[in-house]
Amino acid sequence: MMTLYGQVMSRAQRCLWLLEELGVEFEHEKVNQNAGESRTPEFLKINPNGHVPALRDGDLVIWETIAINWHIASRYGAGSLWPDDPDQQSQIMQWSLWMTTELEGLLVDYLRHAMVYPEEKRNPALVEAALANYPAPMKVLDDHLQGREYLVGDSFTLADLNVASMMGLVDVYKQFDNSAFPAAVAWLEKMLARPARAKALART
Ligand SMILES: N[C@@H](CCC(=O)N[C@@H](CS)C(=O)NCC(=O)O)C(=O)O
Repeated sequence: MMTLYGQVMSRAQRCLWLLEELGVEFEHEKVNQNAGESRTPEFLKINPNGHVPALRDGDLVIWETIAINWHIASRYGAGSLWPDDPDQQSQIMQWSLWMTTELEGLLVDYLRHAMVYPEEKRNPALVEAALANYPAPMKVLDDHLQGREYLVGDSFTLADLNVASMMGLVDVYKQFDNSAFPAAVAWLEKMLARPARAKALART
C-alpha cells in the first residue's frame, strides 16, 4: 500500500486530492512541516530536502509534488486522469510544470508574506512583486481556457488538478484581482468544487 507523507495544509494537498479522485487505498502520515516534522533525522531519510510531500510505494520513495502525482496518475489513473494519448500526456506535463515555474513561486510568496508568516517575518516587497507578476501567467491561462472546459482534451485530467490545487490552497487566488480572467475563474471554481477535493480537505 502507498504512504503519502504531508498534512493537507501544504503542497501535499495536491497529492491527497489526486488519491481521493482515484479512490486508491493509501496510508496518510500527516507530517506537519510547520512543527518541524519534515526536518527530523527520520524524515530526512525519506526526503533529504526536508519538505513535504513525499510518497512511498513499495520500495520506491518519490518526492516533488509533480513527480509524485505523475507516478500516482500514470500507474493508477491510466485512461482517465492520465490519458493514453502521448500528446495529451506531454500537454499535462507542460501545464504542471508551467504552474510550478510561472505561478507557484509568486503564489507561495504571497501566501507566506501576506497570510501565514507572523508580522516580523513578512517581506512586503515579495507581496508587491507577487501582485505585480500575477497577471501575466493568468492571462496565458485565461486565453487558453476561452471556449474550453478543461486544460487538456475534453475531460478532467491531472493538468487541471495540478494547476487548480495550488491556486486553491487556502483560496490564495481570491487575494488577487481576477476581473480580467473570467474564463480562468469559472474553470477554477468548477475544479475546486470537485467532491474528491472536499474529501482531501477533510483530512485535517
Ligand atoms: N518543490 C517541492 C516543494 C515542497 C515544499 O516546499 N514543501 C513545503 C510545504 S508546502 C515544506 O515542506 N516546507 C517545510 C520546510 O521546508 O521545512 C514540491 O513541490 O514538492
